[in-house]
Amino acid sequence: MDSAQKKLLVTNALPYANDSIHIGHLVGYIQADIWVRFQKLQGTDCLYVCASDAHGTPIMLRAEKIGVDPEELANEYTQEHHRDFKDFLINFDNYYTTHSKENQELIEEIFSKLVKNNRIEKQIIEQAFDDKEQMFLPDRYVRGQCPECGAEDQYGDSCEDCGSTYKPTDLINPISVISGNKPSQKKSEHYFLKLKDSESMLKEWIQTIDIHPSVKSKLNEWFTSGLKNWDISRDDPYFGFKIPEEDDKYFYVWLDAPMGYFASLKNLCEQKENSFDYQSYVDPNNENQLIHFIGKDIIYFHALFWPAVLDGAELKKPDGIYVNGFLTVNGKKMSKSRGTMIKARTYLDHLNPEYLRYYYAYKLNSGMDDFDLDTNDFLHRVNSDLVGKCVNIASRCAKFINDDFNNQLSGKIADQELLSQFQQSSSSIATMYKHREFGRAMRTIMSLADQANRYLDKEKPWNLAKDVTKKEQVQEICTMGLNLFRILMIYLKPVVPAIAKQAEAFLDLDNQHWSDINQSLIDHQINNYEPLLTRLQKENIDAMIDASK
Ligand code: B3M
Ligand code: ZN
Repeated sequence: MDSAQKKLLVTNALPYANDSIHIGHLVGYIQADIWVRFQKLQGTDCLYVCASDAHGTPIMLRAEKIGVDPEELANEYTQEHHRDFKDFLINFDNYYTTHSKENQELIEEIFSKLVKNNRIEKQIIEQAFDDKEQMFLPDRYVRGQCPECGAEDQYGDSCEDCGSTYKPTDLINPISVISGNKPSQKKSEHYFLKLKDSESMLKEWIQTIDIHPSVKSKLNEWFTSGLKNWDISRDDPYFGFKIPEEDDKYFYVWLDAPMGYFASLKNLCEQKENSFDYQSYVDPNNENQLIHFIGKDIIYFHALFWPAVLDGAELKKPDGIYVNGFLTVNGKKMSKSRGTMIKARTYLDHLNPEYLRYYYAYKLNSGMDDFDLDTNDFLHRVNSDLVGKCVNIASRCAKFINDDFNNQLSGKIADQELLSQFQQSSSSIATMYKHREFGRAMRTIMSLADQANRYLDKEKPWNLAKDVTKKEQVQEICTMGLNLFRILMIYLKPVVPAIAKQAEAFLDLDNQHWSDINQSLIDHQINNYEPLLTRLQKENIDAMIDASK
């Protein structure tokens, strides 16, 4: 797929608006943000939208428990998430909520299209019901003994011990998580998306989109076991959008959540100052590209259910689905007791967001393997690469240009060959960014930084500076060093945008683009150097972990 000339609409999975986000969630957002920033740096027309996922049973129950309206609770978390993302430099063009009028209109519109196109059927099903709370129980709200292996206290849909899946009604001695009572069985009529009918369409479509082979083989497993029709309705009480012409039924959260991507886009397009054309992004015949970044636990929804909905509603299906794995911390699943379930805000209270952005970039590739945040490696990697290799080049050279040359760079590039080599790396680094091989991109950039440092070590401007007859040479060497530094900062700009911006201010440059890599900086006045980044301190990591316990 060549996305270079086309307009892109990029989305991130929508966080549920019932809890704070943590550093595990941030993997996918940082990944997508780096990719979008890279696209924009290259001049690609790209919109990046997200929203809070406001609906569903957990939000309703949580709100009930603390005695607020679910709407109010969702609102508060939406704002909190938005602040967290902003402070992690996640640069959404719009951050919205699924509990919006745009989304409600869209969902009603697509539902009627689905009905018209014969993609929906009604079925009476029997479900677990809590007589005390007078509500149907989602699978995860029923617990009991596993019917297969007998393990106690398992969820209603699958056993964490033996991995088998089943219906809540199969559990031995089931109880409602909400009231603690034994649930009864009750019948109710539901709407189902006829996913089975879309199977052959989906099989073909998967071959046409940008999706990692490991994700494709996961999808093939599901195709082999056969797709099942999908319940898209929920009974009252529920926090969501009412189904038109029904008194007590709502759309299931997983129908309106992905629609929230388009609702956020619509909201953005309708803002007065914008001239984006909503239709051009959702029209199936338009060349614009739709890209979803998601976690590996929601592949089924995005690669099967959602495209079937879009197809049935005559809307554009995704062109790329990019899946990330999960984060472990120090080799283990994140846990509150170990202090590794680190909230975004707790991280920000202790550490610079760009440390984490760099570390994630260093660890990420295009596959969906889990990866580990090892806190010692994190400390070492950030200090050695960002501070020791990159920022160091600027501070080594700036000192002389600031103090001895009145901030003036020389009129000559001392080592044209080295500069060209830095510039010529741009196409391979761009390819790595484009294919989400961020780890490889970071290693390539750092090996260039090593070369820049070797150049300075060899030329030793600090020795030459002692000899008044070598003045000109010192200016040329430091000018050369700062030219290399400028290019490194453009390469790193998608990952560490704030540092890159400070570097632009120091070099007295306008907003740099990828195409500026080919420039050189001579006969130019820079500004006084201010430290761009301080070393990551172990005490601060320890304090962050303590604060997370
Ligand atoms: N709200 C969060 C998750 O399962 C869920 C994503 C919706 S994306 C449309 O990761
Ligand atoms: Zn079991």
